Amino acid sequence: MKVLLINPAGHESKYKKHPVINFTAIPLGLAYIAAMLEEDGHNVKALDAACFQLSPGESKKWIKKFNPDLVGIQAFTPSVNYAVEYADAVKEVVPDAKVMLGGPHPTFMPEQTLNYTKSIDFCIRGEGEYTSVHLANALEKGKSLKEIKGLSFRHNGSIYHNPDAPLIEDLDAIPFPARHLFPVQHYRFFGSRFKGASFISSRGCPFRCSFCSEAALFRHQWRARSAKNVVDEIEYIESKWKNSIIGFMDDCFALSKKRVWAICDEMKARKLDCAWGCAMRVDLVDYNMLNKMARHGCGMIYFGVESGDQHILNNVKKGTSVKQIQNAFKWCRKLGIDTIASLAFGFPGETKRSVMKTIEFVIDLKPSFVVFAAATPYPGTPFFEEALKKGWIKEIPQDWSRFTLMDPVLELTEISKEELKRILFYAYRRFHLRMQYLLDRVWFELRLGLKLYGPFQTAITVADAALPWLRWMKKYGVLAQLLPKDPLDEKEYYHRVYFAKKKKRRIHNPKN
Ligand code: B12
Ligand code: SF4
Repeated sequence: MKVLLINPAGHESKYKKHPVINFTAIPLGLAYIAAMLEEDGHNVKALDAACFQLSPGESKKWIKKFNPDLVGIQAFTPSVNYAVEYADAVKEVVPDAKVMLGGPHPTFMPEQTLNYTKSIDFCIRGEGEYTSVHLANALEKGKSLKEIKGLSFRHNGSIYHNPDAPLIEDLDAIPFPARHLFPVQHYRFFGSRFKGASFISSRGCPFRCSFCSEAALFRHQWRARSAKNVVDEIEYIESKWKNSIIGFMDDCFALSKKRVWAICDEMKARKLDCAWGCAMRVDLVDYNMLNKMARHGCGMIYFGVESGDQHILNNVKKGTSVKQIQNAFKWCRKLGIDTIASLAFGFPGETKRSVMKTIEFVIDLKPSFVVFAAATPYPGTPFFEEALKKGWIKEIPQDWSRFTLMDPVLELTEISKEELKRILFYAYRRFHLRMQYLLDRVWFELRLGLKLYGPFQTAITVADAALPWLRWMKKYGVLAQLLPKDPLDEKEYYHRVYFAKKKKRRIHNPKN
């Protein structure tokens, strides 16, 4: 059977070309499904419309040419409405093709997703590997769909939800993601010229942060690939696409220290000297562990900091402390590991004061990169239930395209959406428009460039990072492209208010 897998372009188009923070990555979920289908003998092609910013209209020619029997489209919450447009485009050019949607959004909202349009025939809930293979085979052989676990579908005007599929227990047993079907040379981390290869070495996470939908998707069960299987794939990537930075996108990479050691040792044994990074919780690291990781090529760690205010951390059940955050960043700095701090503003209990505190807190942490987001309640999470119950969102939305983490969507009492948007804008500028940031960034590009590409290419990467910075510095700040061209007259307002307050406090506090 001919199967086409589509990663839809969505809101990304608004910021895709942003030179400083642009981040593109292979859609690994689709790549895993592609590998399973290929292994089962199907003829699979992939269209990463997000990477090339192809609209549904622009994709039609491509879809028609391949003339697929089955089309799979990935749908996150912010991209589900775009995925619907691609489904309609498929049916326009290949009316007989069947269309399945999968990913976190169809998993938690299968009924709504199927009801968007008749062009969507199936929703695959949860992990899609086995369910899509079973579906493709059943369609090919004209078999009943009732036995296919994890499938929701329309039949005789009604919607049926088959029982959930079990989680894949042995991740070593599934093939490596079919990277060869995707435009691997085009994926870049943080607007850098370095090739980024996303990688998943484990799935799930036992923690219960109230806003996290991925941990819910994998039912909070952590399953890991063996060190050997992980390093086999790294070796394969290195042999095929030299000098890629391996980015472990696992929810909880370091839950088992033993496994992290085993991966490091296996890489050393095979003399694999590649640069890699991962995401970690601040409470799962210690100095010795970071030291060993640094010595084995780990150059970058992403920490879900979320907030610099302990009350907020407690409210979202993060289970970490401000002290642990400070220690993790301090140790990484000492060991020369670059860091990404990810924060969200507007969680329950947030005030303007706590946000400003968090912004200054993160600057003091001295991370190499930051991601500031608007707290966004995704379906399937306790945060979503709370937001509905407390009226922070009035009803279940039909249009999810603003759930991008960049647009505030909650009606909070303490901070209005408009204020939160302004604060986000401010936070990005406050962080990036510092000479220290430029120096750190240039140093980052130099170090990595010289290690991976040699002096000539490095000079280009450094210029590539510094020039847009200077240009945007001159203008408004790096987020200027992301937000409407509102001149934001009060652009220094929050900054001034904060420092004026700080100064006043100092004057009034005799201890200072
Ligand atoms: C790498 C990554 C990215 C990459 C690549 C995204 C991609 N297309 O895969 C980039 C940087 C581009 C990205 C962008 C964004 N991301 Co992102 N990203 C991730 C991350 C860290 C890893 C994804 C991954 O590879 N997982 C591993 C694979 C195996 O799991 P999976 O993707 O869930 O796929 C399985 C199932 O979901 C299902 N499945 C998935 N797709 C499909 C499609 C079909 C047809 C079928 C049948 C099944 C199926 O089967 C797969 C295999 O079992 C996840 C968090 C996480 N740990 O998963 C967040 C995550 C997916 N991202 C998220 C978000 C919010 C975003 C952004 C909005 C962020 C932003 N502000 O820009 C954008 C939106 C992009 C878009 N098009 O809408 C959220 C999505 C929440 C939600 N409920 O939708 C997540 C869960 C993180 C979070 N905050 O909770 N992201
Ligand atoms: S630690 Fe990360 S992956 Fe785990 S529940 Fe919290 S946010 Fe989700």
